[in-house]
Amino acid sequence: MFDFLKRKDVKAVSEADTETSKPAFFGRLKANLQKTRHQLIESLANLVLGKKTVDTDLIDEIEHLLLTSDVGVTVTEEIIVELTQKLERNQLADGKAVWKILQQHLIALLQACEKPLVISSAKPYVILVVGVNGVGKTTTIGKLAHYLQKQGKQVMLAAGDTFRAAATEQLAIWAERNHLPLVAQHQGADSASVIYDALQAAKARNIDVLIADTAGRLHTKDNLMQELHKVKKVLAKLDPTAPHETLLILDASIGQNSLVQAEIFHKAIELTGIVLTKLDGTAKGGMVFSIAKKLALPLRFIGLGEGIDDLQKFSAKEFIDALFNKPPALEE
Ligand SMILES: Nc1nc2c(ncn2[C@@H]2O[C@H](COP(=O)(O)OP(=O)(O)OP(=O)(O)O)[C@@H](O)[C@H]2O)c(=O)[nH]1
Ligand SMILES: [Mg+2]
Repeated sequence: MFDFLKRKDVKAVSEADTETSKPAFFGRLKANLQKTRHQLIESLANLVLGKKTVDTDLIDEIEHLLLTSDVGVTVTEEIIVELTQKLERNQLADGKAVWKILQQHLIALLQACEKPLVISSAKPYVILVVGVNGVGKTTTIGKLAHYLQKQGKQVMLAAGDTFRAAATEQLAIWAERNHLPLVAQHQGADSASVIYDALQAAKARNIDVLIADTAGRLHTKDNLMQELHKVKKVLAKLDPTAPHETLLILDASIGQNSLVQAEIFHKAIELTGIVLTKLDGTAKGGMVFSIAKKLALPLRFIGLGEGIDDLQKFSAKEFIDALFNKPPALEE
């Protein structure tokens, strides 16, 4: 076992890190959503705002734009049906009316999946982190551990990715950075056994939250799903309620293809939450609406960079406000 835990150090981290202030937090969100805003919202605004009348040609153009901005077919259809019905009932006086409907529709979608992660009284509360390779699992674990430490939680990490060379070292760096204990074995060890050991150690040390990393790639998709099944089974031996959270990490820059990944994982191991990473630097953030609609799973956090503070609790209103940049035309 790598052991970086010193109670004093953990306390020092939580005291040293004051909460990021709201305006700074919002400003960063806005800056990081810039490419998506440009791709989706500014294009929509240019199309819609300022139009004195609304016709079917405009609705066709909106449909095309939504489809090319990773919003997905289902969400696009839903919006187009609503706009068409309103047009037929003469309820769309001008472009501003269309804009309001778009905004209301999009926020309602995101509100449905705004369910923040709540660490229950289970001790330890076990978070199993899954996802395909390279989506940001290990990085998210490092950031999430820091986030939880700031709430005063004692966190332990489990190096369940025994498949990829250097995976444990990568997690060990995050453990060291956060002054956290890490349970790990050699490369090629049984992932379920590492995570089982970690849960035992966490119980013995009265840890609040255990976060387990897992492999993103095995020889086949079936192997990966079997391994994850096994992890869940052995955890339940020690605590029938564990894992308390099975968190799927999705890479926003992959756009619509993430949905396929999510459906495979959900079917195989029953997910309880999503983290959307790499929203910084991608123009494909429109996929968040598709994820919200199609998966109907809680979107717990969004990843906005590689740094320790680049994880934000998902808020539908903040996300929409940052994305829409509060265009002057809406301010009455
Ligand atoms: N820009 C940006 N990069 C990120 C974010 N999250 C992770 N990354 C980067 O994405 C790359 C892959 O991240 P990892 O955390 O190693 O991904 P993983 O899912 O653990 O990968 P495997 O262990 O290979 O399955 C790294 O270079 C990270 O720094 C994010 O929110 N934004
Ligand atoms: Mg990893």
